[in-house]
Formats: sequence, structure tokens, C-alpha cells
Amino acid sequence: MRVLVTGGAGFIGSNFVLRTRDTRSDWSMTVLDKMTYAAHPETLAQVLHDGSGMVTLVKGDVADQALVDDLVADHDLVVHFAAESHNDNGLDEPTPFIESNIVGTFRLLEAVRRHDKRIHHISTDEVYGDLELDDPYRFTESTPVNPSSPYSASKASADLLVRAWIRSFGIRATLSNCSNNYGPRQHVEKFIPRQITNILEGMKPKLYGSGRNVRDWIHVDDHNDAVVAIIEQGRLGETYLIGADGERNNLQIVQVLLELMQQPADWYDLVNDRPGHDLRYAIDSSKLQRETDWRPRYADLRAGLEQTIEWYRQNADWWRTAKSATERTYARLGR
Ligand code: NAD
Ligand code: TDX
Repeated sequence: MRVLVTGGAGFIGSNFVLRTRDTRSDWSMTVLDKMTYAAHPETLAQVLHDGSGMVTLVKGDVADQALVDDLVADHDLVVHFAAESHNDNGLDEPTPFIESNIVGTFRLLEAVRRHDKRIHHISTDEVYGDLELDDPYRFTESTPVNPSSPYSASKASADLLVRAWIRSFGIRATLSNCSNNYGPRQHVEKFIPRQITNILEGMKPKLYGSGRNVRDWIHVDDHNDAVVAIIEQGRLGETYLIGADGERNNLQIVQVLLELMQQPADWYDLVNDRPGHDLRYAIDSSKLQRETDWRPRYADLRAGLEQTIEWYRQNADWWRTAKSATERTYARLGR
């Protein structure tokens, strides 16, 4: 099978390529990536230059219709990860979120429609808005979209385009909305790698607001295994929520990191809150578990965090340049 992986040089997409390279030896993959600040070229180096030719890289924009048309025509399946992904950036400058996430998805859908190819669209639980801390409900596939931020509104818009193209044009598509990912190769702008690398560099972790906001954490390999399960076992036209029952508030996460990294439990700063900061996300993944054989393998969040800390410890060359640029941006934003 010939697979076009958009955004395959970013965090989740690169983990997807590295993992399926081993588990699906009959897939040849082309990564289409704009190589924004969020892409790490060295991440894919091992598979791009292994002599097999099974993974290739095209530097380009998903919003470039001519390029996307050519590439889609040449592949059987598109797995669409490419997006601007960081909320704080979208609050600072929303334009690329509209262009890449909405217009980019539209252009891909048009190519998929013209060439009658299959697409799996990757999205987020943030499209559903947020929950109260004591809300007994979790998000399901029938929760109405209600996004709060430029990022989540752009992802909800893209999801609605995919659903409309399924209904109006009958394209062969599936969608997944996943909760917060953690694991190796995540950009240091994101919560967990920012705190790990802060501690490694002798700086205190930074918690927005009170630290009480809750996220539902899942290991990136569990996310990507679920994506493969949906591609292979899911029903066309359907949406699947992906989550691993990993709800923790941000302070709890920081305290686990501090303990694992031998620092005092109160060694953190409370900093300015994020405007419009969603309070809580929580996923009910029973449809996915009913319809596929996927089950999360990283049930122990603490063990997953320990492995992630070790990866950042061993790979300082990978993150150090991005770290100083990222912290300059946070200093400007007062976060
Ligand atoms: P990331 O920012 O680490 O990587 C995104 C990649 O997309 C980068 O390599 C970037 O260069 C590329 N890209 C951006 N705009 C592009 C464009 N116009 N054309 C081609 N490539 C472009 O993001 P991530 O965390 O790996 O997220 C990947 C996908 O998963 C996104 O669609 C995101 O919405 C979704 N998602 C992320 C999470 C999470 O916790 N990180 C959770 C659920 C869903
Ligand atoms: O320094 C920080 N301190 C802090 O308290 C940072 C960077 C974040 N936070 C908080 C904000 C959130 O409550 O931690 C939580 C997680 O923040 P992010 O890592 O920025 O993730 P979030 O905004 O929840 O969105 C993430 O999950 C859903 C991804 O970035 C999205 O791409 C995905 O769709």
C-alpha cells in the first residue's frame, strides 16, 4: 500500500512513520511536510536514508493544490496529521491555523475526491470544548462541537469539511479525535516536554493559572496504534474518539515529573493563565474498543512519563535549539 503521511516530520506523524515502518512492512510511505518550526528533520533521518526507499520526504504545503493533486493521485491512502498544533501560537497569530488546518484540509479533500482515494483525518478532543471538573460525562462521537480557541476552531472546521465531503461527495474517509498525547519527539513548546526540559536545565516548571486544568493523557504510540486499527478495521464515514483514561490535572503531572526527577514537590512557578483556557477534556473511547481490537498498552502513565523523561535526557541535541527559541516566545507572552 502506498501511503501519503501529511505532517510526518512533526511529533505524532514522525512517531507514526517510525512505528508503521516496523509493523507494516508492506506500506511505502511518502511524508508531505512543510517543515515548519515544529518539524524536526533529523527525526526521520534513520528511515529516509536506510537504503530501502520505503520512506521518502517531500517538502511542501498541504494547501498547495497542484502538489497535493499529484501526490494524492500516486497513493492509495492519505493519513492527514499536518496542522498548526499549538494553542498558545494560535492565540498569538491565528493566520497559519486557518491556512494550514482549514484550507489545507479542504485542498486535500478535493484531491481525494478527484482521484477517489481514501483519507484518514487526525483531529483532537478540543473540538468539543471543555467540561466542568465534576461533570459526570465524557466526550463521545455524538458530543456537539463547541471549540474555544483559534486552534480548536480550525480543527473543528476541518472535521466538518471532512464530514460534509463524506456525505455530499461520498469520499472514503474516517476521522479520529484524540486526547492529549505525550512521548518522545514532542516539541518543547508543549506542556510535558517544556517541564521536563525546564527541570533538566535547572529551571522551575511553569503552571498556567492555578494548575487545576485537567487533560486526558495518552501515549503517542497508543494514539498511532489506534489510527492503524481504524484504518484497517474501522467503518468508512465514521468518527472514532481515541483516549486511554489518563485524566490528571496539570499540577499532578508536574508533581510526578518533580518526583521522578528528584526535585521538591513545590518546586514550580504559577504563571499567567492562557486566555480562554479550557478547563477539562475527557474521552470515552468505548466505540473504538467495541469496533476494533485496539486497547491502550501504556496503562501506567507514570511509567510512560519515566520513559519520556529518559528520552529527553538522552536527546538534548534534538531539543536544545528549539528550547531557547521557545522560551524567548514564552517570556514575551509572560507565560
Ligand atoms: P506538530 O506541530 O508536532 O507537527 C505538525 C507537523 O505538520 C509539522 O511537522 C509541520 O511542519 C507540519 N505542517 C504544518 N503545517 C503544514 C502544512 N501547511 N503543510 C504540510 N505540513 C505542515 O503536531 P502534532 O502534535 O504532531 O499533531 C499532529 C496532528 O495531531 C495535528 O493534526 C493535531 O491537531 C492532532 N492532534 C494532536 C494532539 C496532541 O496532543 N499533540 C492530540 C490530538 C490530535
Ligand atoms: O508551560 C505550560 N504550562 C501549562 O500549565 C504549558 C505549555 C501548558 N500548560 C497547560 C495548558 C494545558 O492545560 O498544560 C495543558 C496542556 O497544554 P499543551 O501542551 O499546550 O496542550 P493543549 O493546549 O491541551 O493541546 C494539546 O492537546 C490537544 C495539543 O497541543 C493539541 O495539538 C491537541 O489537539
